This record gives sequence, structure tokens and C-alpha cells, in this order.
Amino acid sequence: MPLLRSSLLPTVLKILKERLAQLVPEKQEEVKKIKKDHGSKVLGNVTVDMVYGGMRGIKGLVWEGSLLDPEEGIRFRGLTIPDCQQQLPSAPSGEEPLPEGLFWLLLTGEVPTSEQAAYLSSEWAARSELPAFIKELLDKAPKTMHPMTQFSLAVTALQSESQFAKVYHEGVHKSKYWEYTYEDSMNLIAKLPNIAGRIYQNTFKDGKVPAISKSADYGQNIATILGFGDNKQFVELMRLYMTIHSDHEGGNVSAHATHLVGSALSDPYLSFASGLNGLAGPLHGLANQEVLRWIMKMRDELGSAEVSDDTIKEYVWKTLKSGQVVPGYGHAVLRKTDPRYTCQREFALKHLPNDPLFKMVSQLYKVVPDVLTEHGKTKNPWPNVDAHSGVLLQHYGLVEQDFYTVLFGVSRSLGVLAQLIWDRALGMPIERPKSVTSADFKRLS
Ligand code: CMX
Repeated sequence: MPLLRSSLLPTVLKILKERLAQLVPEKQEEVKKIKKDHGSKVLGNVTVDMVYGGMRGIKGLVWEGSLLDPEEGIRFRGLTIPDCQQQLPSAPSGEEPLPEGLFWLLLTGEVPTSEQAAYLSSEWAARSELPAFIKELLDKAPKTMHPMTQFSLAVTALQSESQFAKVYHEGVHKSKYWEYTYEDSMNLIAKLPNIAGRIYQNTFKDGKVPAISKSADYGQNIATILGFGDNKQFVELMRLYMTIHSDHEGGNVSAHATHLVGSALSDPYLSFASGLNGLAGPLHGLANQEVLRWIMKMRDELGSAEVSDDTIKEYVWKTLKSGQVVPGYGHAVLRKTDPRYTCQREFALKHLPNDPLFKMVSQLYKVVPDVLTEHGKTKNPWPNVDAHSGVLLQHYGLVEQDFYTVLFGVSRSLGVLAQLIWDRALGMPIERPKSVTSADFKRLS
């Protein structure tokens, strides 16, 4: 799909669903033609190593919103992160892209106008209220329950509101699936700030949840509900954070889990809850909490924020020798510094260059890649997104590390639900790859 600025379209549409209704038949025809013209072409070989190796490099999924290049990093519908910062609409008083614009881009392949992004802000604010039973459920959760468990629980419980599940039960025609998936996805995305805010205020504060403004954008409302709404830099950080964590093509655990569960026609709530459960793993999204914990522990053990490169090097070796990973470093696909890391580093250089933890993160960036290279196991010794996000949050006072992956999850909803809508629009079948036993490999000639 060619990248267009929405304002160049013959009819300037404000309503995302109406624009999608125009695009769906076009895309269905396009896919039909791709299957007819290219259906029997070979995409690559599959070796036994790849099968034992977590299916790395096997091309087996279609993901429209984004593509990850090992050297260059992520592109959202062809746009790099700096492109998004330049081209997507920002708030009237802000500089960073609005996640609303990114969602429009992911769904349509078109850069929206400010008016279209503002339409999404008001739609999400209007749909944001939580049903009473979800509030009660979260209020009753023990404070000791991990925020990601509370998050997954609330999203799963919201499933009882699914329009898709309801109309499926009543016998809806499959050509309408995408429309109900769209409605559920919009409602779910809209309610996430209230869920995240309630989890944060209940678990770490006094349980009083600030109200969302019906006239504010998504990033502003997330900042508000966490208690940082008056801090303009934090609001900008939330807009940027929600944009860059949204999507990372289809094979990562949270994206693939959402897509896989959705392929059984489980509704968006159940599908996204599966994605969240995957994001909560320490090798995936939970790494952002692990990074800050690891840095704090290092600072405590080393007794000062200012230590030599050699002392840090020794600490990294100690982590490796104790059989643990260095959190925030390495990636299954990337082979260079993650541009999501670079973008957060630039934000820090601009707004908090003298923050002591940021300085430590910068020092780690100098030291860790060489150590990991010398260690010789990691295919990518460079930092990923999670090596930087926590240090920005703690600078503004969001110091509760266990909460960090919840913010990642709110953002990830944008990418995985955009794809889920397309999955239903394109009639993607139930996913069912073939498995084999180890004994089968021994019989190979
Ligand atoms: N520290 C120590 N060892 C590492 C490492 C790291 N940061 N990254 C990879 N390795 C090790 C692997 O554990 C593996 O060891 P074994 O052969 O003993 O099993 C070896 O190097 C080869 O791994 P790889 O092919 O380079 O990496 P994978 O594709 O298997 O895994 C990832 C990718 C991200 C899980 C891994 O690099 C890692 O564990 N990193 C630390 C956790 C982290 O930051 N995760 C967040 C990723 C981004 C996200 O999803 O949010």
C-alpha cells in the first residue's frame, strides 16, 4: 500500500472506520492477487537448527503494520522512528508524535492529519470509562499481585463486554468480523489508561484515581492518571513512549501470541490478554523492569553513582558468570543498537543530560557491548528498547519498576490490535503449524 498523507486523499475522512471500510475491499483484492500470482513461490528453507532455535528466521507470518530490519531497526508502514517524529501529528503545544497518529498509520498506511489524530483522541477519551465490576476487581486485587498480572486479569475480565463475541454467538456473517474487532479494539485501547492508572494508584499510592479529561489526548491522559499530568516533559515522554513501543513486526512474543489466539476467533480482549501474558516475561517486555533493578543493584553494590568503566566491566562479567543475562542487551532480530533506544537516549540528552542514572546508562552503553562480544555468545551485543525506558520514567518520579511493563503493554495494544483488525478483514485462518518429534529428525537423510 503506498504511503499517502491523508490530507491528499480526494475525500478527507475524519472517521477511521469509514476510511478502513474503503481500504478493506482494496486490500482483499490485493491479497487475492498476491496469492494467485505468487502463492507457490518459496520463501526460504527451514533447517533443524531453526526448529530447535525458536523458529528464528522462518518467514511464516504476515504483519502489515511494521517491519524490522536487523541493521536499521523498525519501520512503521515504511516510516522510521525519526520519520514518525517528523511526519506524524503532534499536540498543539508539543513536539513528539501522538500515538493516535501512529495507530491511524498502522491501520491505514497513511499519515493522518492533525484533525484525524484529534478525532481518535476524542474517540478514545469518550470510550475510556471502565465498567464498575472492573474497578471493583482491580480494587480487590492484593497489592502484592504483580501489576502485569492485574493488567492481564482486567483485560480478560473485560471480555464480557466484547461485541465480537456477542455477535459471533448470534451468528454474524464473517464479512462483518473486522467491524466488531475494530469496535472491541477501540474500546479496549480507550480503557487501558484507566486500567493502568488504577493499577498504579492502588498498588503504589493511596488508591485515588485522577479522572481522564474528555478533551485531552491519549498521552496526556496517561500522564494525568498516573499523577504526572502537569509535567509537560512527562506528557511528551508518554506520547513518544506510546508511539515507539507500539509495534515490532509480527514474530515477537506479544505480537505473535495476540495473533495466534485471535486466529481461533477469540475476541480482541482474550487475544490481547495473551499478548500481555507474553510481554510479562523477563526476556521480553519485563526486561524494562529488570534493567532498572539490575542498575540499582549495581549502584548499591558499587556504593556510588560514579564508578570507573573497569568496575562496571567487572560487574557485567559477574552477572554473566552467574549464568544470568544482562537485561536490556541483545535481540532476536536486531544486530545494531535499537533505534528505540537511540530515540530515548536523544530525549534524555535533551531533557535530562545530568541525571546520574542516565549517565550510568550511557556508561553501560560504552562498556557492555565489548563485554558481551568478548563473552562470545550473544549474537547482538547492542542495547534494546528496554535498556533505556526505565531511566526516563524514574527521572520524572515514576520510580516503581514493577509498573514499567504495564506502560509497554498499553502501547503494544496499538500494534497488535491494528493487525488483529486486518487479520479478520483478510479472513486469516486459524494458525496451525506442523510440529515434529526429535525422532523424526534422526530419520532425515
Ligand atoms: N546477556 C547474556 N547472555 C545473552 C544476552 C544478554 N543480554 N543476550 C543473549 N544472550 C545469550 C543467550 O542467552 C544465548 O545463550 P545460550 O546459548 O546459553 O542459550 C546466546 O547468548 C545466544 O542468544 P541470541 O541468539 O543472541 O539471543 P536470542 O535471540 O536467543 O534472545 C533475547 C534474544 C532478547 C531474549 C536475549 O538477547 C536476552 O535474553 N536479552 C536480555 C533480556 C532482554 O533485554 N530482553 C528484552 C528484548 C526486547 C523486548 O522484547 O522487549
